[in-house]
Amino acid sequence: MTTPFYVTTPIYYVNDRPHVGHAYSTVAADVLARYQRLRGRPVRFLTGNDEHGQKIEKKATELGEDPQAFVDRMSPPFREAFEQLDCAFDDSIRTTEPRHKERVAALWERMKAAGDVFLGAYEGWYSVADEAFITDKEYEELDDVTRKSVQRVKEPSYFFRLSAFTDRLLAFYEANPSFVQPEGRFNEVKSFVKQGLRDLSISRTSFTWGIPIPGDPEHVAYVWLDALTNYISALGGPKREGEDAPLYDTFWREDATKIHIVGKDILRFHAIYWPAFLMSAGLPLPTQIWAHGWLTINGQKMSKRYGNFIPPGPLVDAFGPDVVRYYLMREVAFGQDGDFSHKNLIARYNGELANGLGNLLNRMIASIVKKNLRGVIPAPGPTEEVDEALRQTAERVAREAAAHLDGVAPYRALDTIFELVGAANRYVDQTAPWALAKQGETERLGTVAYTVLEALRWLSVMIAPFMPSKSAGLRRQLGLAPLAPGEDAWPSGWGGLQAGGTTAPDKALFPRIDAKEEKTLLASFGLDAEGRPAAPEQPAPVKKAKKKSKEPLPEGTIAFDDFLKVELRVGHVLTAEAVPKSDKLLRLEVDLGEDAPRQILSGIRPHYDAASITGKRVVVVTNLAPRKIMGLASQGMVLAASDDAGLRVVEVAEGMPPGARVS
Ligand code: ME8
Repeated sequence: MTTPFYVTTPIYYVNDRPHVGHAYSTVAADVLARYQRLRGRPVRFLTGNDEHGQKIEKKATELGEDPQAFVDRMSPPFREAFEQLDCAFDDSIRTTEPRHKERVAALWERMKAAGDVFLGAYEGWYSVADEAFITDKEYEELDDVTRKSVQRVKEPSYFFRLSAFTDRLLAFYEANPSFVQPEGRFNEVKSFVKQGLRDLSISRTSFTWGIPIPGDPEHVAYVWLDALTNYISALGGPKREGEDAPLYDTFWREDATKIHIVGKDILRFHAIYWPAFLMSAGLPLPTQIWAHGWLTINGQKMSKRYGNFIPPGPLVDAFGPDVVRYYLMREVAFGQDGDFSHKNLIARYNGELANGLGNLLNRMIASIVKKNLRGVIPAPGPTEEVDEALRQTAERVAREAAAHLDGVAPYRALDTIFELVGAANRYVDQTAPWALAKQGETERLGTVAYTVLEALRWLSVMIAPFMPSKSAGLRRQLGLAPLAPGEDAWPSGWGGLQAGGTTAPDKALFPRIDAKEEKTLLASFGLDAEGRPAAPEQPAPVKKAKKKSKEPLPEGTIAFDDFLKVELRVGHVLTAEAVPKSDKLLRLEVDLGEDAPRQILSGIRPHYDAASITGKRVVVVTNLAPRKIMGLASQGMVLAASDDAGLRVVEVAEGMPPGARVS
């Protein structure tokens, strides 16, 4: 299998900072790239940034910055975050680079020459948040936060004759049954296409932050046409007549494996528009679009849009890159959604890495081999059934893990790899090498120790795509050099570990995080011992005055103690909806930093619609006795200021966490 392997991540918008969701896609792509490099295949791994379009222009304008200066500032943190996570990408493209712009123009010209581009006018909805043209029906289905960024647009526009590709796409899907993974998502794509496709607007005229269209610079390319082209522009394609582009010729040729890793939110663009553009331009199509699920926080998508994202930097600082990579790949079945939790990360670390793999290494190298074999790898003697069984497990695990990684199922591969960790630990318990040492059964001890050390060598290779530094650390302790890409290093022949080599016991590879450290770590992320957002510090109880003042309070005032009885906290409005049969009431779900959001009914509907209150940080009276209003329980009151002209809720600055005390 020496055909080239090309893997890409989405190119991320630079309207905000990178978060763990972006890290998830990029780490997944990196795991695949590292695995294929280990298999000796020529590999190219591309990531990058999407820097044009209305969303970016809007954000730059809001900040009073020139768009180019803004993207120049926002793009490096993505590369830095991925480097910090040890993602070894070969290239990171920015759509504002000349090398990209010229290829977008080249693709446009090819599609135009094929007769698939025509001038018209677009009238309809445009979602700036998704940079997508949407139908009335789709508009109805949007959540309130997204709907806020939807505009009605009417502008001259070039169109791509997508409608003409319906049958060709369906035939292509039929001929390539694993073009989209997971299968369930592919079925959704097919049903969508079967309904018939509408021509697609591919240029915009109501703003300028984009790539000018060849021959009509009043128009800029629709940002998705611009962005999707990155997958080939970074390789130097589409080539112009007689041009030499070795990367493109290697990695975008028909028989190269070309995989786009994307989140399920952007599958339609990749599985429908992108192949249609390429078909029109007469270029090879990608092999597979892998649409993974979402990392969620308490069930809600982690996203810039919902303001609930976790940046990867502090996690890497606290746990190191390998542990974060491991957790991301292990926690979420690739393709499904999964909740991110610091508490689970620590639990998996302790259970699987410290107690599992770390313990296996420790008990063997730092204990048995060091104490009884002078740190030297023994030659194995005759084997018994139990030794053969572990060897067979290793062989099966290596085969299956490879198949999972070839099939883009990194979490399954990890599951399988850790079967070997479990089996090897059980083998140590069963064969009790410490007892063999005590009884002077040197030959048997040699076989047992060798069997475990060889299993560890196999593990050092298999974990390498996921935890490259830990793999190197593990190999160092086994007296082995780190893995070098270029030849197929995936373990297959048992017995590769040389007897007579010297092990190098070192500090624990995965030191256990004890309860005290766990608490400190969680606290550093603003969480309590259960991993929930920590309740904000309570103000110190007011000491009772020794002698109660008999003096009456001035007219119209209340005692300070009475004021303190009112508990005011910062609430983040997560959702809002109109209460049926009421002109006044909105039903809000408000995050107050507690286990679950509270339902609060608020009479603000004459002044706010659901979309405009959602996402705000408001002040809530949290200790009012619950009341029932129109049959619905209200668990608090949102403070607002009003005068004759209207009513505005009291808002708190963005960074203030839900639950923070207001006093
Ligand atoms: O869509 N869980 O950029 P984007 C898992 N520029 N993955 C997540 C995630 C989450 N909660 N949130 C984001 C764009 N992602 C376009 C792409 S490609 C030609 C253009 C990941 O910054 C996931 O891969 O909004 C998702 O598809 C991508 O980030 C969206 O990043």
